[in-house]
Amino acid sequence: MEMQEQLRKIQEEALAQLAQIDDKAGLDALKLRLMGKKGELTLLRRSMGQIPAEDRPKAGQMINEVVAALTAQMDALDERLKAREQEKKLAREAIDVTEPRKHTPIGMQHPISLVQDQMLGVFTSMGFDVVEGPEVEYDLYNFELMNIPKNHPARDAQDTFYIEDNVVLRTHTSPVQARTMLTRKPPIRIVCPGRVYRADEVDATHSPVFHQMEGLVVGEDVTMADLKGTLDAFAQKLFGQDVTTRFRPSFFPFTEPSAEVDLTCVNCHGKGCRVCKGTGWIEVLGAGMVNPKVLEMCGIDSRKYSGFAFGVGLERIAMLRYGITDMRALFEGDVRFLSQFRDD
Ligand code: 2U9
Repeated sequence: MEMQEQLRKIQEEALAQLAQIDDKAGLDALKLRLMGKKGELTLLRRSMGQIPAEDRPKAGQMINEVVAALTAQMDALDERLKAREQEKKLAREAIDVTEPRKHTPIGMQHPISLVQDQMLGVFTSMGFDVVEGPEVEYDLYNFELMNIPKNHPARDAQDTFYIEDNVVLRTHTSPVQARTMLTRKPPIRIVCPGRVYRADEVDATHSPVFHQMEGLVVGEDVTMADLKGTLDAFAQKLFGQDVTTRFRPSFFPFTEPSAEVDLTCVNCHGKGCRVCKGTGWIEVLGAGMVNPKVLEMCGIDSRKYSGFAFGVGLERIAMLRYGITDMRALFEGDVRFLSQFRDD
């Protein structure tokens, strides 16, 4: 067959095939068949040696033209295939921004941290700093500097968790205040929130792990009236304007004089109910003037400075505030219970 005829046939067939090809594999196969090592056009080019020398340039030109034409067609098809793939990919990866999101439950604050945050808000607005300290504490800070002597029943292993002879799980946050007095000069105005430990049996009002917030103010001319004013303000901000405090004499080794502090019953507002056992008052805090012995042991001159301190259990506040009657509910972690509480 004449080379020209062969070339025409190759081109015709190739064009017919091109019209059918629908994917990259088909296109590659055609390229290989035409222009691969043993491709039809490659072989044709190689056979040019058999053509008379004077015809070769013409023949070469013809082959080149066909190769160029077919290459252009194949490149165009390649482009179209690529564009189609890209479109498919984009369609596959399209994000529907209007699709509703999967339901992800949002965590809630625990009632203890709600109450702690509210109380910190009240005290920081009165100018108190917040100080924290270790839960595993030396006997020195937990007992000795708090004027709790070696033979005191609070030190008994039945009331206190001992880690070593001189190391305990803190039974109150007072050691944080002792540490602060030893490192800061008056005036001192701090609140110390945190977890504390006592070897108590679990029941509706007791837990071996609970939370406290203690406050300490040390300065010149700090009096019991300042203590009363501070606690009144605290009670009103947390429970409402009609709430006030009542001080009853008490005893703590670290304060002298000491008081148990009642609030107007938050349930009946003083009229008398189940919650306050008909008295109109509920016991909520302990407080007093810092024992001068404690001030001295912590490096503060008790002739120049005086101080007041108070302590309050956060579980008790949370129970009063949210009407919880069993403390165990606060530690069980039942989401159905915990998801009921929010800040207001
Ligand atoms: C220093 C000096 C004195 C902190 C105080 C109380 C009274 C008190 C109880 C309340 C309920 C503990 O959580 S509770 O069981 N706390 O009655 N706490 S005075 O006195 C201090 C603290 C630090 C340096």
